[in-house]
Formats: sequence, structure tokens, C-alpha cells
Amino acid sequence: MSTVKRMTVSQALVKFLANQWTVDGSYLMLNTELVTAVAEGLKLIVVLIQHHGYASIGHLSETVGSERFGTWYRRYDETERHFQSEEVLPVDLAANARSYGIHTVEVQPGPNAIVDLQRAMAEAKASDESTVIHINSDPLIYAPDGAGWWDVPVAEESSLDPTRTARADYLEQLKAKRPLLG
Ligand SMILES: Cc1ncc(C[n+]2csc(CCOP(=O)(O)OP(=O)(O)O)c2C)c(N)n1
Repeated sequence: MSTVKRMTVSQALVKFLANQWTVDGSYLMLNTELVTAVAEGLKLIVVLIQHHGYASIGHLSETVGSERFGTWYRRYDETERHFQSEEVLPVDLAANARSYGIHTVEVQPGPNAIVDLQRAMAEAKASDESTVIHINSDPLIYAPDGAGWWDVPVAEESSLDPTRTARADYLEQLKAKRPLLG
């Protein structure tokens, strides 16, 4: 008989997601996996960064001249008919994680946030149970630049100046594009 320990698909998925950081957009797409972790008694450490918007897609939108449209978690503005208002959604993702029965630590904003995050991480590692560490951030603070270029075509025609500028920049960048092989 095989002694290989088999995992269910959900266990494999939860293991894949284990000990990761996630950001509010991604968390909203996959948070229910935490329920599987609770059900199957798996220990996870998840650092959940809530910045009330899309940093990566917001930045991409900006670089293609689309001004971060639709990349914020904001209340719908009936008059302007968009989600760009100032009113941040009152969504409490720490409460969401806690509601699944996961031990959740909230790192408060302020000068001690990083030290508190380190302490929470040390406690989470020492614990036998899963921990979600919730920390606030800002989608406009970027990670350091990579050297890659993401080929995202920009609209050829637009009434927006930033989009026209982005189109010209895109055509410039395209000139440096080379096949990987050959
Ligand atoms: C199921 C699915 N829908 C949409 C997307 C497109 N998408 C890629 S990144 C992203 C935003 C992620 O936001 P967040 O997790 O907050 O990370 P951030 O970029 O803000 O750091 C979206 C919507 C996706 N990858 N998968």
C-alpha cells in the first residue's frame, strides 16, 4: 500500500495559498479558502493588505492613460455614474476573516505599524493555529520597479490627453520589443 500522503484538491489549494500575503482585491476573490483551512484544521499565516483599491491594475491603468478608472473601492456616485468618489467603502476584511473563526490580528496605522507587523508575524509563526494579519496600506505606494515591460496595447483613438500620450509612449516602447528566441 502506498505510504504517500494524499491531499484533497482543496487541501492542495489551501497549502498553495498558505503563508502568503494577499491584497484586498485578491482576498475578495479567494477568501472562502479560509473556510477550508478552518474545516480541515490547516495552519495558515495570511498577511492581508487592505488599501481600498487595485495597486497593480490601477498603475497599469495609469500607464495606459486610463486614469485609474474603476480601480478604487468607492461608493457609486449616482450623478457622475462612476466609482471614483471620495467615499471609501466601509468593508472590514479583518472582521470578515474573524467571522470564519480565524485568529485575526489588526496592525494599526502609525509609526509602529512595521514593528507591530513583525511582532504579529512572530506570534503567528509560534502559534498552532491559523492567523490572518490585517494591515492597511496605500495603493499609490509602489513596490520597487522590475526591469520587465508589460505589452498592454493602448487605445489608438481617445478624447483623453493622458491616453494619447500613453499611446505615443506605447508605440515608442514597442520599438524595443524583440522575439525571445531567434
Ligand atoms: C478572477 C480574476 N478576476 C480579475 C483579475 C484581474 N486582476 C488582476 S490583479 C487585480 C487586482 C488585484 O488587487 P489587489 O489584490 O488589491 O492587489 P494590488 O494590485 O492592489 O496590490 C485584478 C482585478 C484576476 N487576476 N482574476
